[in-house]
Amino acid sequence: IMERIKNKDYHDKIMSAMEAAALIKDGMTIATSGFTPAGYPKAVPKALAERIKREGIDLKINLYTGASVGDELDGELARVGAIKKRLPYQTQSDCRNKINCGEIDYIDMHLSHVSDFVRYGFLSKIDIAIVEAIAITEEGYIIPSTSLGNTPAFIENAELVIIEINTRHPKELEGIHDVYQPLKPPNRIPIPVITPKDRIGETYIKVSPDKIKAIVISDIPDSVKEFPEIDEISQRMADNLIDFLENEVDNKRLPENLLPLQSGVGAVANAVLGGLVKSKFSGLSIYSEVIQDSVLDLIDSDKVNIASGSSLTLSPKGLERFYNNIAKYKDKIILRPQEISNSPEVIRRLGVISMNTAIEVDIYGDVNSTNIMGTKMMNGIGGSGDFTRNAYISIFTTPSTAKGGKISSIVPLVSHCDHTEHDVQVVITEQGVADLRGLSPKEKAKVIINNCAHPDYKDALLEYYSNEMNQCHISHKLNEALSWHYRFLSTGTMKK
Ligand code: 0RQ
Repeated sequence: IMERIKNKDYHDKIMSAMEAAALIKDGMTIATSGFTPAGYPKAVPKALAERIKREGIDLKINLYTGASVGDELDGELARVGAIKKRLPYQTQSDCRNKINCGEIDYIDMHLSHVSDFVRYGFLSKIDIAIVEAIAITEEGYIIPSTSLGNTPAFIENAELVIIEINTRHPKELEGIHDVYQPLKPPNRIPIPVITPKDRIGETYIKVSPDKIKAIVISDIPDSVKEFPEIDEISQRMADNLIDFLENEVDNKRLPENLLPLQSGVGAVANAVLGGLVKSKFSGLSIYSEVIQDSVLDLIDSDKVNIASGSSLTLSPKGLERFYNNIAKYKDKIILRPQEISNSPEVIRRLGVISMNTAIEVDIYGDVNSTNIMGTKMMNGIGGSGDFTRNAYISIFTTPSTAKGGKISSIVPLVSHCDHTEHDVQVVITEQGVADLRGLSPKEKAKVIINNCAHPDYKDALLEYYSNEMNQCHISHKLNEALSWHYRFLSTGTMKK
């Protein structure tokens, strides 16, 4: 272990997870490493939950992270009632349930905003940053693990820092990170990322040594789940997406090797990106936030030359594959802070093609990515807004129905809006593609219903958008607009 902590002054800071957890007091704001769910601290939060259970104490913290984190952090702390406020993104079921019953206050934020909000003093002061690392250099700098997230800004703005050195990750991961922190306005200068492969910072995070109060050794793995097999619906969405991109190339609106690609989280996003492996495209690049298993497939098949993101969201099998070929992948993958991976400035400059998943889309192209039936938080907006608004082409995919056909994902009016019709350019379901660019809302409605809705719901949508409605610009029958959701909640199906 001493090989991993090269600075000898730090050796007497090594302590048990339980001793480090004792530094955390009621009412504190704790900010951690971790991004969807990679590179988050595990031993200290587990020890904290154990202490709360054992001592029966009432201890609540505000918990800030990069994005979603695993059960050892969100799950353990949610179950013992230790989270008062949570931001900016989560996917853990116990945490989600407590958000939905009002026990946890949740701030669902654009991921690119978080570091700036911390830097500008818009959020409560960070008492302790807990960060997972693979090593500490001779100079006392921190080498992060499988993600970068908000870690540099959290460390810089925290009173104290606890480091979890995770020996599960090989030391060879060093060099994959590119740490760059923008200055505060009015002194901010352009972020010098001109192509996805540009390295603009350092491979470590600088920290003032007296901030580091504890170093804990752990070997708990990240808890990224295996992806389900790609099903027929996902395959058809992937095929439709690839047809759309080929058509863009044929029409000279995209170069032959496309433009940098961003792909969201989840099974659908993984399948859609995986579909590119079998496509005719090559020389591709990725400028995204999560690097999922499908990116390794794209690198292995020589389709992708460079993948830039904020985390290695690899399944256990994917991570094993990565570690077995680390030299090869390290050449082609860069991990950046999320304010850089998701920077609107960089996304707009590079011309990123964004591909995110919708929960539901309405007939004008507004997208709900977060709240089921308008009231139950699923995960959060994550980085989908950072990319969508600034993309060269913004695409949303969704199966045309959910819950075995009882829900239409194309609805008269979204029950919650994350991405407005102004931002959403292309909608893709397994039924087809709605290219909304250059269309008025009246034109959009027809294309979305005809190309994307499931046949079981098409007539009802056309009936809703019938000629009797005053089709001026955006028209709604206000007494019917959310009746589909209401019908599902009261009868178990959106079908009449
Ligand atoms: O629920 O698990 O209870 O069956 O939503 O849906 O189809 O499995 O799709 O895993 O790809 O997730 C939008 C949630 C999709 C995700 C969302 C129900 C469905 C299922 C999941 P069950 P699927 P996925 C980059 C970008 C926002 C953040 C984002 C997400 C569950 O992609 O969180 O884009 N996106 N970040 O049954 C009721 C509908 C439904 C529905 C789906 N219309 N009505 N339930 N479901 N559609 C990453 C980061 O930001 C870090």
